[in-house]
Amino acid sequence: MQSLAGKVIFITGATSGFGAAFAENFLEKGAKVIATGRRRERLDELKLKKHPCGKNLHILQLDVRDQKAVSSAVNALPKEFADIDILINNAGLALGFGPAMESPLADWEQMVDTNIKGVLYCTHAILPGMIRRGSGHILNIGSVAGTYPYPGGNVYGATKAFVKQFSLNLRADLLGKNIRVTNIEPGMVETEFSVVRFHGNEGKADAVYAGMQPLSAQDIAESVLFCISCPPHVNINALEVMPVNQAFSPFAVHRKSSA
Ligand code: NDP
Ligand code: 8X3
Repeated sequence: MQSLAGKVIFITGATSGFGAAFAENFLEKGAKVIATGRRRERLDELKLKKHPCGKNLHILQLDVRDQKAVSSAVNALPKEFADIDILINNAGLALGFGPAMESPLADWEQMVDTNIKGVLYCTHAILPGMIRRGSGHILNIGSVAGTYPYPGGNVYGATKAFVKQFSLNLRADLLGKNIRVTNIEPGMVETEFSVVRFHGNEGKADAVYAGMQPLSAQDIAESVLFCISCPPHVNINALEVMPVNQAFSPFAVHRKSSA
């Protein structure tokens, strides 16, 4: 397995959930982490908690929906963080759980702008440097929702299907460039994800995980750690991971009433 010591890792959405766990785990392994997100106070907390001296952690307030901000932030990185070895496109969200015909268009647009366009903006800004250096790893956070449909998953699942296919197509284009691409596809993980999905309704969010053990952000950090630490000739294309107590339903069938 490869060591992470000295590797520069750019993480989007490092203020909570998976991204915060990635930052903490990889700092502990000696990586140089660029932690990004919109909530400045969370980034400051991470800095205070992990690396007050600032040596291995660079924090960057960034909204991945802002293409110009993404591109200037990547171009203005301090020299010791400029050569990004690993990009983790993690920032993302689901908004709403209702059927398509009841979903606000603004929610759909925010999911597309963050989960799709944010991934494209970061990849477009960071990939050229990887090509120049002849090495890199792009790790996207997809979801089981990108493969399996479920009621209320409409646009969220569709954005993650985009991420899945984009990851595979990047692999196709990057053949011979020594750049790895991985799509991580988790099932239920308890983070702030459901609180965000239900627009701050903590009761509804808690009900999602009631009576079962979901995955934790740490479980996902360990899966990612495995993918990025594999020997350089190994590419994990996709890694699907679910809690034991989550599985699949039969097809739903709507029948005429027999009255
Ligand atoms: P959290 O809500 O805990 O974290 C989401 C992170 O994304 C936050 O750090 C948030 O930071 C960041 N983010 C959201 N919008 C933006 C934006 N416009 N610009 C920059 N950062 C943004 O959820 P998770 O950790 O669970 O989610 C991480 C990823 O994992 C997402 O892509 C999600 O779809 C995916 N996923 C989650 C699963 C789960 O069950 N939890 C399962 C499968 C996939 P801030 O608000 O500070 O900007
Ligand atoms: C989130 C996982 O199962 O809630 O991507 O869609 S699920």
